[in-house]
Amino acid sequence: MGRRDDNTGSIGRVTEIRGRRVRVEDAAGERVCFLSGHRAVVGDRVRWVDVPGQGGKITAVEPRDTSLVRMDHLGREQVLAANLAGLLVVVAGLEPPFRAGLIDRYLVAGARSGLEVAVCVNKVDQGVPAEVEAEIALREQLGVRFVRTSALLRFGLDALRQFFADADGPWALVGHSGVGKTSLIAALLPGVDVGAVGELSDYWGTGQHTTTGSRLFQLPTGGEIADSPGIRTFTPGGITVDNVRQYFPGMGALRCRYRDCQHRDGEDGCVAAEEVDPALLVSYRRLLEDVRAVGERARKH
Ligand SMILES: Nc1nc2c(ncn2[C@@H]2O[C@H](COP(=O)(O)OP(=O)(O)OP(=O)(O)O)[C@@H](O)[C@H]2O)c(=O)[nH]1
Ligand SMILES: [Mg+2]
Ligand SMILES: [Zn+2]
Repeated sequence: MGRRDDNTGSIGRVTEIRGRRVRVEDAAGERVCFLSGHRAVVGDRVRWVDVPGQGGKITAVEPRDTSLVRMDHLGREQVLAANLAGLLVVVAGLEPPFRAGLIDRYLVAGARSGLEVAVCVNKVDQGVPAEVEAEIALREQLGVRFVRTSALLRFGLDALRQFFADADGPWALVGHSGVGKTSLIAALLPGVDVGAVGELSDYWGTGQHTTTGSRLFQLPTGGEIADSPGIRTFTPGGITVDNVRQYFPGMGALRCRYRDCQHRDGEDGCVAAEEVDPALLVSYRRLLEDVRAVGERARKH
């Protein structure tokens, strides 16, 4: 039995989480509420009641239209954000190192959860190596949208503003630590305290993330964006060795000898090696192996 939710209380939306304290907004304004037993994430619609002297108390979390879900190494699912329209995967051309596989994993998560996914190549002032351009071109050919920015030089920001203004709901900026997610948000919101931006020494090699919570911001030019803490790896929730191919870019239409072909290396009658770009196939097989290993650990625990 889940806990009993009551339908009294006012409806609001969670725009920030810090531990058990959440910021809830509605037409009347915003207030800080505390979570007691409920799990809410940024973007959740919640019910809250006034508790004199303590702010508001969350009494229910409403059903979600969309959820961004990750799986930990034991296969336990964790909801990261709710009711988003899309994910902007922020990457850097040079540093921290570009990992095409992370983009693919977010594409899978988006396809699985009904979220749009686009990619922002930030730090273009540092240059974009030819092998990174090749990975980008490969995914552009599959219909993935890329925008290029430099938060440092204020390059590409108008395109990004237009992108969010045209969106039909909030987008979250996601990606590795240090790619410039918070810097981009700061550049789009001059004069607003959007939180700390990391120095190279803060995150490089130490596993320290500069942004530790999630928070939604309204853009003056239209649209809403959420910042998020940098991640090291990402395994999408709801993914199994049997469904990953249906969500992975460029893999859905393969006609191998066996319909349940997982396109592993050397599989009987598999056409993936002939029909899929080798770089994409490597990325797919890494995710397949990750999902298999997670499933195995989950069964043992
Ligand atoms: N050269 C260059 N540096 C940038 C650019 N954007 C951000 N940086 C720098 O990159 C570092 C990390 O930026 P953040 O905005 O904190 O990165 P983040 O993605 O929010 O990192 P986490 O919060 O740890 O996930 C900072 O030193 C920024 O000044 C850019 O366009 N070009
Ligand atoms: Mg940040
Ligand atoms: Zn196959």
